[in-house]
Amino acid sequence: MLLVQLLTSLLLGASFNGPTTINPKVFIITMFTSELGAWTDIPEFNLFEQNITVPGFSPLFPDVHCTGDGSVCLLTTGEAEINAASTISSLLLSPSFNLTSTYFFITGIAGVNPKIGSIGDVTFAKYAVQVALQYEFDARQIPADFPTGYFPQDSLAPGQVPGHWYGTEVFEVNDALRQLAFDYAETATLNDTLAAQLARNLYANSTGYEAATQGPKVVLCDTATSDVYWSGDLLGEAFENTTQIFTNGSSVFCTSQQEDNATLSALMRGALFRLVDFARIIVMRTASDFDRQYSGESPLANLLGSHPGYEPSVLNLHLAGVKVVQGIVGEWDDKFAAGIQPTNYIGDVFGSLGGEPDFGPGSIFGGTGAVA
Ligand SMILES: *[C@@H]1O[C@H](CO)[C@@H](O)[C@H](O)[C@H]1NC(C)=O
Ligand SMILES: *[C@@H]1O[C@H](CO)[C@@H](O)[C@H](O)[C@H]1NC(C)=O
Ligand SMILES: *[C@@H]1O[C@H](CO)[C@@H](O)[C@H](O)[C@H]1NC(C)=O
Ligand SMILES: *[C@@H]1O[C@H](CO)[C@@H](O)[C@H](O)[C@H]1NC(C)=O
Ligand SMILES: *[C@@H]1O[C@H](CO)[C@@H](O)[C@H](O)[C@H]1NC(C)=O
Ligand SMILES: *[C@@H]1O[C@H](CO)[C@@H](O)[C@H](O)[C@H]1NC(C)=O
Ligand SMILES: *[C@H]1O[C@H](CO)[C@@H](O)[C@H](O)[C@H]1NC(C)=O
Repeated sequence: MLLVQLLTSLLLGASFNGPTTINPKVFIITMFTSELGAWTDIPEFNLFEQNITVPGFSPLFPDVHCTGDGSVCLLTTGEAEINAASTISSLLLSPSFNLTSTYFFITGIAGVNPKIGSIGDVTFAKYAVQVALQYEFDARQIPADFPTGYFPQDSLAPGQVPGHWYGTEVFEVNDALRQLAFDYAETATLNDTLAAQLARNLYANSTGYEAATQGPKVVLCDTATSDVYWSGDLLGEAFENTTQIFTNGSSVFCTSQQEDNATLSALMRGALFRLVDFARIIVMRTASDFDRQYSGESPLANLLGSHPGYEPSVLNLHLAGVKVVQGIVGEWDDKFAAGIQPTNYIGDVFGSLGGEPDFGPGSIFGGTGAVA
């Protein structure tokens, strides 16, 4: 019997049922070096007690890092949508992990809409919208009656509903879990700096941007994904409109980043085959810079100027995020092991996981989902 076990473990190595399979309670997802750095040398736990190389990860960030007991792990996807999707897909297919009861916690920095929030803020999204998945003209060739160069695919003009969806345009995550994460994050004392306060004050004279002048806070608002790193009030307004159209008016667009819909898309494909639970995803983005200029500033200066929100946004990833991680691990047996039942629709515009989306043209799977 002992020999059989020994042979089995040698043969299977790190296979799914093998002795080295890790069942994380929380998996922190970061996108680049600074976000990874936010979780290095922290007092609460050491994520570098185990390093697991996963085939398919970015050559810049080849390893998953975990605590010694495997309860908390972290990966870094690499930046933008292609890196995010391929890294998460590789994780889901790795035999080193059993992720069926894992909470996935996206923790990254982002641009922020000054109508909704400010630099240093910590945001939790219900909707992630892929705003740049559209037709586009160069600014010099935009038709005279178009307010922006972007308009939905298989439509005739901005403001119209897309006639054709790729399926990754919108993801909706568990709102009940989002509320719990918000409550944990609110117990944190957030970082702020004088330089960030001075940058906020520049928005004081800009009509409609009152939220930009207020110090770091925790906010419930949604996130937009685009590979293109954009700046300015015209694209800001165009993408507010896009998120409204794609979510039937339900989303509150506050942060912009380059990965989340890709990460969510890969997680959703895993959820279809029960590799992960799509009800166990938290999307947290802290605000590092304004997505558009204040009155009197140019969009170019907004993009290329110093970004004093960067320092508090990176620090707040850990300060707020660790409360969420500790909350989930600490209340695992009482609350989180069994899962937090969603009360909203979760998934994509196709209804792939079952149920009827509360945005878009309706489930293409008749409400039953893609996999019976
Ligand atoms: C994965 O872990 C869950 C508990 O979290 C367990 O029920 C399941 O059997 C495990 N799957 C495999 C294939 O070991
Ligand atoms: C894991 O990798 C980090 C560097 O990324 C290193 O500092 C640490 O010592 C490694 N841990 C182990 C157990 O090898
Ligand atoms: C924020 O972090 C910076 C850098 O560590 C520090 O100098 C500053 O005192 C912190 N501010 C607050 C309010 O904690
Ligand atoms: C805001 O307006 C006041 C009064 O006109 C002016 O003194 C101040 O310099 C303006 N601030 C900014 C950041 O433009
Ligand atoms: C956003 O939508 C509003 C209402 O349809 C429209 O008036 C405005 O021009 C649009 N803005 C952009 C930049 O597309
Ligand atoms: C979303 O809006 C579109 C266009 O008005 C409509 O066809 C669709 O039925 C709406 N979806 C939901 C879920 O209300
Ligand atoms: C992207 O994901 C967000 C959820 O984080 C969702 O609200 C949004 O609708 C998604 N966008 C697209 C285009 O899939």
